[in-house]
Amino acid sequence: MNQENLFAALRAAFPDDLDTTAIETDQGLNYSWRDLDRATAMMANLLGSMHLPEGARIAVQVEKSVEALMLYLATLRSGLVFLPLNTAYLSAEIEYFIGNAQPAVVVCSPKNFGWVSKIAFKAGTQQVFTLGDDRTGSLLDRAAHCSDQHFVVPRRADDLAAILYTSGTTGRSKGAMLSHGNLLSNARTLKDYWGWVPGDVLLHVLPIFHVHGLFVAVHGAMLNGSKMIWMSRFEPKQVIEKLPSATVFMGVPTLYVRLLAERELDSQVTRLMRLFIAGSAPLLIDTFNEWIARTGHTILERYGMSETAMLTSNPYTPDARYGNQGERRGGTVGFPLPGVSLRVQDDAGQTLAPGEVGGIQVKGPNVFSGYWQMPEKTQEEFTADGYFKTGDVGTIDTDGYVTIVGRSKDLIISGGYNVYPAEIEGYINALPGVAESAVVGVPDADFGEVGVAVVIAKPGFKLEPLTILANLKATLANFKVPKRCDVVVELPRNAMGKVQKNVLRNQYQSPSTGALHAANATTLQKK
Ligand code: MCA
Ligand code: AMP
Repeated sequence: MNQENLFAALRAAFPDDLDTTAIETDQGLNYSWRDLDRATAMMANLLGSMHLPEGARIAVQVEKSVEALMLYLATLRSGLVFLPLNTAYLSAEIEYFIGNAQPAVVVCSPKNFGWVSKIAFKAGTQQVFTLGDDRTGSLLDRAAHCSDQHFVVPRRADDLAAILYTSGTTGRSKGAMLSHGNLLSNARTLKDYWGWVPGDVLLHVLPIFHVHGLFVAVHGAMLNGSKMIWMSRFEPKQVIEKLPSATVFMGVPTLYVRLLAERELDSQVTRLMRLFIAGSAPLLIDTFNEWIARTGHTILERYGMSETAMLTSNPYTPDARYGNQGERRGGTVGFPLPGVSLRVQDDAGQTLAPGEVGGIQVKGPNVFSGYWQMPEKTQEEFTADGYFKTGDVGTIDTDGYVTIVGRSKDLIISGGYNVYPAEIEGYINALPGVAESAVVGVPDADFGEVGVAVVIAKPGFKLEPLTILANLKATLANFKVPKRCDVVVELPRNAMGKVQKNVLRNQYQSPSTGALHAANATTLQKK
């Protein structure tokens, strides 16, 4: 079998001198390339000793740490399938993912072992390990007894490397299946397109359970043999302190907004930076312009999805050698990446001319093969000629720049995290006394967009917004809880009786107007 394991490609990019620093942490720890090689070998040997079947899933919900990254790399190395889970998920959410993915191994934070292991063993998981963010836990204890020599398990390009849960266009979360080839082709394309050079240092501040922090950032640095400065969480002041030692930074728009709020951010602090990259949510043109004014750097905005990794990017340079035709243009997500075919179609399946607005569809070596155990859903999301329907609405201008103008999927993107109104509405509707609810996204200066819940009580019931929010908070990951809840007497509907979410969105554009329009409403805003 040809060796197309993604880990093999990352390992091949390690520098010759394995004793140089690969990762420097905010805790003052230094990990060499040799440490990465040895520790991933030991963890891979531990996983190998379990004799798991090909395609077995390793589900991981742990705090960000270098050891958590090593676990990802070790899973690749052993040819198994990595399934990262947001640390904010609570038991009902974890129960769904574990029940659906049927992982052979689950790795959780030591503090969650009690409830996570109960869920996992009930679902048939063979082994539950723990991994703390302070180099503790049974995973490391057990791996410490394993050999530090390991041959990378051969994988073909279309073998599964990771499953990322996402709700796609509708309904409950679905596992997007990404292969070694999907991830490696995208990583190689981005390495060239973004002009990674020897000596680059990545300041890594994002969580490592999503495409942005785990794939785009980590693969980018590792494929270039570049050092990472590793922050366990995003702290604007710490970022500013570390910027003079870095050359590349990647963040969701909220991170840029929060950095701009720091007085110390200026062109002096960013003088050695080569590239600032933004994505996962729309970057406001004001943020784009303010960043130029404050730092002299033009943020490069790109666009992607869990199902596809990166699809488009603004140019790194206007240099034709990179296939680029122009400057980084604020408000756009740039050009389709080399190898990605992107078109805009109307509902009738006609490809639209430049400037016309329609559904964005994509094809390329980075596009996933389908949703885990959902062949019908997968089929629905692809066109007959093999394009994936992104659910994003956009346009391509005559210069070739892609602009996203909206989404046909009912989705809120808050601080770079996806929130599915249908999921939140489901939980609200199940609460006693609730007749119906609608959750909509409204603009927010910090998170870009936040959720607002508008709820109707059953006759004879009095609902308290505070109680509704408290109930949601006890059940759902905190970022999904709407920032505001109103109890109203009726929802706006069209002639077919369907709730008009666009009308609600307009009503709740700003907190004060929302209350004004929601007659007889009781309101609560979360701070
Ligand atoms: C935290 N809170 C949020 C969010 N994050 N509310 C809405 N949206 C959020 N994103 C709430 C918490 O519930 C809590 O409320 C309060 O804010 C403070 O929580 P804390 O954990 O302290 O927040 P934070 O540390 O300040 O986190 C904000 C953050 C974080 C740094 C912006 O959300 C973040 O790291 N976002 C990046 C997400 C990301 O990597 N996305 C990439 C997806 P309370 O106290 O009331 O509970 S990959 C992707 O989208 C595609 C493929 C792509 O193109 O990249
Ligand atoms: P996810 O399901 O987390 O992979 O989120 C993917 C979605 O994030 C895309 O379908 C877009 O709606 C959105 N997205 C990612 N990058 C951008 C961007 N630069 N501008 C606007 N939306 C984006």
